[in-house]
Amino acid sequence: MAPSVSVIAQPEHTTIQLAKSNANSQNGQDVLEDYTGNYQFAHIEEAQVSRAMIKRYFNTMYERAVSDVVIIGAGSAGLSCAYHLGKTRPDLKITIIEANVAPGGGAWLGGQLMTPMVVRKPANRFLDELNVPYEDEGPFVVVKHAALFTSTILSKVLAMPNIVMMNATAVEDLIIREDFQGKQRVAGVVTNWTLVALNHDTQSCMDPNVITAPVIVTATGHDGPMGAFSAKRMVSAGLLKELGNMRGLDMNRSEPAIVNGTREVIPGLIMAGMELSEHDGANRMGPTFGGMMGSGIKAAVEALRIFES
Ligand code: 48N
Repeated sequence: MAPSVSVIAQPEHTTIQLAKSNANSQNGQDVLEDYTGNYQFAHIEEAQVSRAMIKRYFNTMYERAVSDVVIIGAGSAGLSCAYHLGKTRPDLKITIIEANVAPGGGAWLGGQLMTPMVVRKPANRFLDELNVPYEDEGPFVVVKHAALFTSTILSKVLAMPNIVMMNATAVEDLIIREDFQGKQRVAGVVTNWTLVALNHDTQSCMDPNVITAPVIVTATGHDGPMGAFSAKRMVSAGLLKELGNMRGLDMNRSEPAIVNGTREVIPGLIMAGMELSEHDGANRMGPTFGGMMGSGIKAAVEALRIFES
């Protein structure tokens, strides 16, 4: 027989007094976990949910208005950078801005919507560090599902106390100013909700927000509505004469080129991943991801060099 449940309405909150016989106590609340058709939850007021989200999200926005590093793009390159940087320098305030609701970029799938992920050695050492299992095929390894890599690195990055990720948020411009030597330097990012950033043609005057940081890592990929964002912005801002434009597929040329080419392309702006192939005119590699992991880690090494110089 289902236990009797009495509800006592009080000014601030309502508690459910549950029949002691079946109640489990949890955080001082008697909560009944009864899977026979009478599962109960501790009472909540709707406004408590709103306030729990608002307080935390807008405190984060306030606190991260000044960050140490902003990473644009939470694809395989951006997340690999965030992981290495966040682990190496837990004192740095690292803020990831990701335009999609779902972070991960192109690393939820392998190629042509197939799910296994190919990673060429020695990049499998990064998978070992992340404890991502794989099948060893000799010169390369295969992760059974790309989402196993992406969900693993995402969970580790988001668990780091110094890392904040704002997804569904787009970088729609860069803060560019002259430094004391008269050189153009990137000093932050201009942000907006992605749905706003994609609708400036439908509604005018939806001004953005800003986040300042001495180091920006841009890893916005090469496709999608905002692919190669910073590289394209550098051209339109007169900081780059023209895009190199990604060249045809050549796995053996492209992956070392992307990793070794990852660098500070203008003061304050480190470019990584497939965005760099658009900037430099490097070949693409298609459905192999070791170059993205290595490029992200190299971007972190470049950021550390800046902070330690
Ligand atoms: O996965 P991507 O697109 O980029 P990478 O460089 O991390 O990895 C590239 C990789 O997935 C490949 O393309 C593979 C190896 N194929 C190569 C080939 O030859 O075809 O992630 C970029 C992320 C995405 O999640 C975007 O949503 C995000 O960046 N993004 C942005 N986020 C915020 N503001 C922006 N302006 C912006 N633009 C892109």
